[in-house]
Amino acid sequence: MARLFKKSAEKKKSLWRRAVDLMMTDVQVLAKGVDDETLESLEEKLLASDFGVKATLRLVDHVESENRKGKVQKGADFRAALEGELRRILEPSKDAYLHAADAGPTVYLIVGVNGVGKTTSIAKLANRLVQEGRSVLVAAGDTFRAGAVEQLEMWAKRIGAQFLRGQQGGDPAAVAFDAVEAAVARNVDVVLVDTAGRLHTNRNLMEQLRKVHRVIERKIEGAPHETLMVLDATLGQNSLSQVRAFGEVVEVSGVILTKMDSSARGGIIVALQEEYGLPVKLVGTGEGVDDLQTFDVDAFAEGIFE
Ligand SMILES: Nc1nc2c(ncn2[C@@H]2O[C@H](COP(=O)(O)OP(=O)(O)O)[C@@H](O)[C@H]2O)c(=O)[nH]1
Ligand SMILES: [Mg+2]
Repeated sequence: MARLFKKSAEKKKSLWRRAVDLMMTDVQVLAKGVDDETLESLEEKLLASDFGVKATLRLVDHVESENRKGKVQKGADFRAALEGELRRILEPSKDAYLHAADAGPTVYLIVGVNGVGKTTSIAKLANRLVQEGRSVLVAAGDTFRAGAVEQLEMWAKRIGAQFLRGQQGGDPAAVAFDAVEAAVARNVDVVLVDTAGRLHTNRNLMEQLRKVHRVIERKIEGAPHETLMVLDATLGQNSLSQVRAFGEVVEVSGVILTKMDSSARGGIIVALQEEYGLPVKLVGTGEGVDDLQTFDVDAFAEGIFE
């Protein structure tokens, strides 16, 4: 499959580089080598930074084993051991580009619970694609929440994207159907389909989402080319239960992690990859339309000691 959305040089300093502050551990190692206390403190910090149990144990085990081989003498060795294993975990995220159709419209379905930043992320993504010279159609598939259609319409106007209106209270699958059909007819490059923030406990809404996905699948072979789950970084480990719930209904292909401009730490990125094999493809760093970055594994791995 072709690629969309080239990695561009990120101008803004990456606020989301902070993963966890490990300087204390670093200093401890310098003073007395790696002991149980150091490993325990590392474990605590990783867990507190949302790395999740699986990745945390993997990282701590690796440092411990390197230490047993006598390879961790200085703080710098400790860093290197940790950073090396972290990079291995995140290796599959390394090339986390967005897939695109070889021919015809590319369709992305955007899912997630209420308030995580789906509509805002669609606006940001649409903006970037329009600026790269592509034609974009955004479809207001959140027919559930009052004002949701207007919110997206306002963004579309500002950005210069085409807009397809859903009826408030109408069938979101019909909106998806119309959007894909219009995109084919008008030769649109990319379709972004917004959806209602389904409480994953609401069976009815989840069933609707399944239907939206099916409609897109049937209209265009290989579509949706991405089903992107939007997660709010400030929710930490709660995001993992959202991933599990949505994963039962649609096949999620990647994550847009929002609100990394807040005090949130990016450890969840590691948990998502290690526990669910899900790459973070885009990172939201503010409420503005330009506040979207591609995820950079190198910057992230280097940033954990900042
Ligand atoms: N600080 C910050 N706020 C964000 C970000 N993304 C979205 N928001 C805000 O989160 C709120 C909910 O966003 P919205 O897109 O309506 O969420 P939706 O319900 O998932 O569609 C809005 O106030 C957005 O401005 C982000 O990356 N950083
Ligand atoms: Mg919305």
